[in-house]
Amino acid sequence: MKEKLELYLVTDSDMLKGRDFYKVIEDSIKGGVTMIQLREKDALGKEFLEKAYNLRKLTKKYNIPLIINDRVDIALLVDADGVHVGQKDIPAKEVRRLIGKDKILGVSARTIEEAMRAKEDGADYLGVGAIFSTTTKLDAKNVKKEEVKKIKEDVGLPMVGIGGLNLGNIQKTFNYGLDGYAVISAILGAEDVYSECIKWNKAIRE
Ligand code: TZP
Ligand code: MG
Repeated sequence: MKEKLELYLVTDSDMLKGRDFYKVIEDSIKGGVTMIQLREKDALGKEFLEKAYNLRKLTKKYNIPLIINDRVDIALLVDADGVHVGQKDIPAKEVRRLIGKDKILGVSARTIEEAMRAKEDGADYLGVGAIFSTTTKLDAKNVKKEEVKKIKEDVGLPMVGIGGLNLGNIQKTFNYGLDGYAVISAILGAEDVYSECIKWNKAIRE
């Protein structure tokens, strides 16, 4: 699991500024992203499902795991590798009942209590953040470094940091206990997504 989390691209079509969604995602895969989450906050079911089917094809071609945000139904329909849910979504325990034991279940957590419950409920990995301030998710509150470290120590699940991460600040997080970086704007907002991912890979593997 940990290797898959290293450079975790989370999608957001709003970042594309007219560029083709699939081309941008394919460039990111060629640049070395290790997992992809389809997260489309504005897409209704039909569009979300179509994107999920297309990303399923693309991620199979490159052998990259595909995770679907929130929509368990869509994850099952396209046979995605897993689902990611937050604290206000369908509870992790119920998601696990729907997807079975073999699929990946990711859960967002901001406190030790949330992280512990996620573990009990069958989470395979945690998404912890916001690590730094971000304008991508307007209601995202920051999590303190001490809390992140404590979640790792006390809960011990594979853990990805999210929120405001960029090439200028990830060095600061190298002692947080993170297994990987979940990124939206710093990758999708880059003009050359392929080169940006190469830079990310260098930076996180140094
Ligand atoms: N959850 C917490 S922060 C965040 C999510 C989905 C947004 C991360 O986006 P960015 O652009 O990498 O800060
Ligand atoms: Mg959610």
